[in-house]
Amino acid sequence: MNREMNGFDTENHQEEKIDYVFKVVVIGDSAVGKTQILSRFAKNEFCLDSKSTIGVEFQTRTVTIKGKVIKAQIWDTAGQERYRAVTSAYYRGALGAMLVYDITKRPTFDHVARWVEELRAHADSSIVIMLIGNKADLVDLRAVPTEDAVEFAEDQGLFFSETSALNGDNVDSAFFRVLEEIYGVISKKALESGGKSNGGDHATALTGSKIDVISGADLEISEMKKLSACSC
Ligand SMILES: Nc1nc2c(ncn2[C@@H]2O[C@H](COP(=O)(O)OP(=O)(O)O)[C@@H](O)[C@H]2O)c(=O)[nH]1
Ligand SMILES: [Mg+2]
Repeated sequence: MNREMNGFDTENHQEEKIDYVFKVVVIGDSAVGKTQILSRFAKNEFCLDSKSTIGVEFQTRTVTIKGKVIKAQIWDTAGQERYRAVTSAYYRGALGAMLVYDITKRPTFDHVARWVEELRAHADSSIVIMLIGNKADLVDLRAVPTEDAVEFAEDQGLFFSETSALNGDNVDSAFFRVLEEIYGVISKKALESGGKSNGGDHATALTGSKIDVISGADLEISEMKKLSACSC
């Protein structure tokens, strides 16, 4: 795949001013493909020998949405989900959530309601949530009908997509949808606050609103902690 054609433009944006940093968390049961979805989006990679990853906090990808340079900072639970140990710190400041289940494992879908409760309890009420049925490439093993997920998503007010981290289907579009929606929420809040701003277009202009967005400068420190999700 041509990375430039695909908007895979991380390199080009390094020098550019970042208008916004959007924190997005990836949650869901263990082994549904969270880490692989994240690597597909951030690095356009899939690791066949994926192991549970320890110490990975987030990966980033910079994209342009409606003329704004947006750094998506995507956080991975790094195996904490096994012990129900995802802490409120993980959700803090998150503007979006990818809630992933495995279309071949019914229990991972049955647990989605519990994850929504977690989000409602710990995250900002205006968080944008995308329900993701991953491993859509495993058509013969499907255990969760698409209609069940559509119904649940409509009921709960979530966006929904079926993806394959393996072949890349719908992964970018799901993330872009969430980032666009977040941008919509941010813009609306900026308007509601009467255009009060201390930093031009920068996300920090919203300091004091319910939405917690960190600035590009703050990010660089966190970047140093970034580890590779896998060895490939
Ligand atoms: N067929 C298929 N396998 C996948 C897909 N995404 C992840 N996997 C596999 O599912 C397993 C768990 O993936 P991982 O990303 O580690 O799950 P996590 O525990 O939710 O982070 C690994 O063996 C992956 O190779 C997918 O879209 N299709
Ligand atoms: Mg993982």
